Amino acid sequence: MADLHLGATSDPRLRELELKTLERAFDRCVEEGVDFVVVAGDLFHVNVPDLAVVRDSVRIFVKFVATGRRIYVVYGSHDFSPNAASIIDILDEAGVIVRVGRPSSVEGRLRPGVVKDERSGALLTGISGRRASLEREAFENLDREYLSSLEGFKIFVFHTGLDEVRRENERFEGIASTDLPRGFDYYAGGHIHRRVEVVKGARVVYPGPLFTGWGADMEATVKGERRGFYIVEGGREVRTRFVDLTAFEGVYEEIDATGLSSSSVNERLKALVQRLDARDKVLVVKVFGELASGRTSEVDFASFRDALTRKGAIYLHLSRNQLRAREVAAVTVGGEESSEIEERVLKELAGTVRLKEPRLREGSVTLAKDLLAQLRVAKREGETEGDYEARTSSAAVEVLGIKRLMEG
Ligand SMILES: [Mn+2]
Repeated sequence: MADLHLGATSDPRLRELELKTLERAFDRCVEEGVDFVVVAGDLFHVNVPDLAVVRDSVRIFVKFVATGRRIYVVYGSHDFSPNAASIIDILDEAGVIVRVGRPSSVEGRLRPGVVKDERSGALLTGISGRRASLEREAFENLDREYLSSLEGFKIFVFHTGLDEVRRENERFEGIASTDLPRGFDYYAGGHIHRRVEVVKGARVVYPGPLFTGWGADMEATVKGERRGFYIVEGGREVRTRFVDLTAFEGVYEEIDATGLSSSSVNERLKALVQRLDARDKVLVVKVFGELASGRTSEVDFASFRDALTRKGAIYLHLSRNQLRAREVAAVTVGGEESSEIEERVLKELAGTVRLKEPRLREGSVTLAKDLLAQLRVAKREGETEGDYEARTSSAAVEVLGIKRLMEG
């Protein structure tokens, strides 16, 4: 397994599903009679995760370890920290997991620690991942002779992408497959969040994440990427088998809002709710483009979410950061002083909006300047946040001359 990223999601339903998937994975390992489990980094999403996540997952690990099997782990780029203890260290100390490839230096060369699995006799070593792929230096400095002198069924665990398999949209700093030490029976890879099997004389496998409760990984899953882990059979010929544990089916939808008003985007969202079969699905909806009119805040995402929840959706991942209101044309003006520049900018912009109210048409620049002056008034020493806000807004209301209207 690799890239479990436990605790990556804070949504309660996804957390529950994540935990269930983890349990299914380890139960399956026992059923299939594996000797041990390897996690090639990013077991947890951060080096010090939420303790509830740790407690629930440790329960599953301990149940597995109690059957006499071990869990071998390297750090990933996420659960490693250069200056703080990681949960990985604590679980290793507690005997729940076994960290492999602990680095030591012999005559200036890196000699990663080797662990022998008692059940199977397999030898495990590897190189942990670090932030920003800093582990690439470790590969340069690796004592390859020492590693090739090891005898037995050998597994190399690492958390680094391979340049050869990088896709255009993947931005990791990788190594070449020739940078891996030679002569291992199996290379357990992590860091690439999809399934990759490289068989170039050596068997290198990236299982990808077990569960994808966030971001781009979730999007890939709802678009059809299968998630799970590999069962590997050793011996003269190494055989691999993917175990599909994809935890949810999903739907991916896009709305291009370019040229639409905010109210017609709302209509589209309503139509989408009508059309979608959301029950027990994870939905990823992307809304993007430049609105012809209206503000982005007028797009009613809250009702959209509620409606989908009512239809039984597990979770909605909304991607709307590329939705924009029509941009106000940029204005370039010159001037000696900031107040002069301000006045000119306001004059320019006043001409770009059509207003019915005569007071706003004629006096708009003065009004805007007065309002700006009020908004510039700083908070007083000792004044509370609430008092300051009340004072500022009542001053602004005064300037706008709408006080009576509001009260009426
Ligand atoms: Mn990862």
